[in-house]
Amino acid sequence: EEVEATWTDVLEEEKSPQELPKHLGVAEGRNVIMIQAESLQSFVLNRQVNGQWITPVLNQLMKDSLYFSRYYEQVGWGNTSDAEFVSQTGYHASIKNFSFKQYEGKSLVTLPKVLKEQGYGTMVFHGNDADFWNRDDFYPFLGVDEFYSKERLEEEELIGMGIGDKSLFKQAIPHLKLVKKPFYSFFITLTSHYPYEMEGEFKYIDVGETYCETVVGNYFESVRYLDTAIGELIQSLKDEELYEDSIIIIYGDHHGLKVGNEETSEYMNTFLGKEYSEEEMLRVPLIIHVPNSDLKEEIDNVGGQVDLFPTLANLLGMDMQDYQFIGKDLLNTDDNFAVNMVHTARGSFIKDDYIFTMSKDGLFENSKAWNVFTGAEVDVHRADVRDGYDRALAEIELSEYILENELFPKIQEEDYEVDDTEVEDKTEIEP
Ligand code: GP9
Repeated sequence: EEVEATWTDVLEEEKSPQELPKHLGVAEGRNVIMIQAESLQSFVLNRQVNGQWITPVLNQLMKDSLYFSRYYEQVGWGNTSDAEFVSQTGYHASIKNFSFKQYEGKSLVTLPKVLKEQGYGTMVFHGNDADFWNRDDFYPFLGVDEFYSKERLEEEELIGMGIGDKSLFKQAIPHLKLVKKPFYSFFITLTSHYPYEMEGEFKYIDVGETYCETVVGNYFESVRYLDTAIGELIQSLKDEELYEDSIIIIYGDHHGLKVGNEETSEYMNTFLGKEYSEEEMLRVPLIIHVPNSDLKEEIDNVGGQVDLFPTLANLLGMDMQDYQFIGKDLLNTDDNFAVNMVHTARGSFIKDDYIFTMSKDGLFENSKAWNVFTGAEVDVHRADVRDGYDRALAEIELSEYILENELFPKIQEEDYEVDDTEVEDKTEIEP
């Protein structure tokens, strides 16, 4: 029987091994299990509080995975839902409204849609009401076949806004067992949502006197619960023989602890032993775990959520040659750049070793830049800083323009002028 050539086969035929993108198609045909982790920031990884690891499961998993250590949140008005949007489209969040509203009805090219074309079933699990963030109306445009929201799940282990993460994962397993393979299963965790308050029975870490009943201590407790839940999910996947044929992706949606909040900063400065910075706040983890592969490496390219789809497209061997992302494949780039969205004024970005924060008054000359490793101030009049600022604005505006006008299929063929007359200034927006 003749087997149809995959995109990886085609590329391998056409190019020499040196010309092929790194790690092309290593997860081709596998189930995709993607976990968007509520409020998960990078600084908790490999760190202890009161002599205990905050994330023992993730610490172990990272060692056996691709770990992206300079990956940044890029959410706008839509917070958690924007993280979903950006990560699954490779385009920036809307600057006019939350993306699940602004782009409802648009013909989008998305990770689940492209996987569907390759025969995948697609589903989302989330322990909150289906209409929160307009998910129920928007998901068809994202390419989600089945949405297991609170209404379709057992309302057990209710914590904070909805079903606890442990229960969510447990309830998903029977569906994953039954569904046709390969599948795309997207989980949006919820328990580590502000205010992070956990009942005694769900406290799996003793944060000690210093942090007990502080926002930072509560955050550690809820992150530890999430970490435990992820550990149980991975064990169940192994028990049910769903692990070996899967790729597991875990990333943080946005920060949980805000710079500028007095109590938070006080305890964070103590915990980190240095000032809690905006760059630290925006840094979220991305872990890509491919069981039985040699993909174990720290990737320190600067990137953000807009880069996730292009990065996965390469690993999953997707033919996206006629398509143009705003984001980039983080495994095949020297470009160290990430736009910062809503939590700073528009035009802010992170590049190489520094972060540039546009002034809230909208005046470039009042903006600031810092080296993220030394804390030393960087001269904003340097040509590369100005270029980065121009690029950040252009990326956001081009992204909005393409999405609103549904220009995806032809964006490589034509030279589009960006009409930014309707683009509002976001300088004053607070998260
Ligand atoms: C709600 C959950 C949290 O369903 O995704 O959203 P957030 O308040 O973090 O944007």
